[in-house]
Amino acid sequence: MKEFAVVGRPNSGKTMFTLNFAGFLNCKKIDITFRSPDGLLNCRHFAIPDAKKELCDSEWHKTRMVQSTILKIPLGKAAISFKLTDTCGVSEEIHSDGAIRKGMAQTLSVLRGCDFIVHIIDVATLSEENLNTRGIDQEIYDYGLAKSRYLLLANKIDLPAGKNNLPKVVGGFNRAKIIPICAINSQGFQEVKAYVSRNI
Ligand SMILES: Nc1nc2c(ncn2[C@@H]2O[C@H](COP(=O)(O)OP(=O)(O)OP(=O)(O)O)[C@@H](O)[C@H]2O)c(=O)[nH]1
Ligand SMILES: [Mg+2]
Repeated sequence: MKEFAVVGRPNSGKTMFTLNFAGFLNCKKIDITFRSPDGLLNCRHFAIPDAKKELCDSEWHKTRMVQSTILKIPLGKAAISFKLTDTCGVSEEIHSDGAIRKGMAQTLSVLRGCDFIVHIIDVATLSEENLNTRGIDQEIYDYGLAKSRYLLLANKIDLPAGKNNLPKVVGGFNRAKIIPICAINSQGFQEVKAYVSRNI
């Protein structure tokens, strides 16, 4: 089964995307397997609204370990399963909290081992500095292009700053397939679904 890893900076909308994309694929309830950096597994069953309430937050680093779910996507008359893996947000600096450092290291390991990278950028908070200096987003982008299994989701286009910044992101990451999305209202998800179907 192919594994699609959802990666990006903290607070970019990775968990919101993962859960609402599951809902978009008609899941009412999902099983999420939490895998700690030490390898401990814990599986929990959620209704999607409850999962969003518990696992999404405006506070950074809500997600600190791998959270995977198996989803199905219709392909012709069949339905193909794939694993969608949400991860701890990554950034340039060495975080002072050891649990977050371990979570980020786990994300890098998932990035290396997965079949496909879904990179989420919060276009509403992207600064000129983010765009003009080499940072974590450019590192993920270069790695993803080299792996040639890479999709960039430009998230939060519902916000005015997101709309304004979108052309800059499209220009700055112009070698990638970019889909503008709003993870909270599932805007752009039809195109994401089509892209995932082609690469499953
Ligand atoms: N306006 C807007 N807010 C969004 C969107 N997607 C996510 N958010 C909000 O952004 C915040 C972070 O969302 P999460 O999905 O928890 O982000 P994350 O990338 O998983 O964050 P960490 O787990 O902390 O790395 C939450 O308050 C969400 O409601 C969007 O498309 N538009
Ligand atoms: Mg999260």
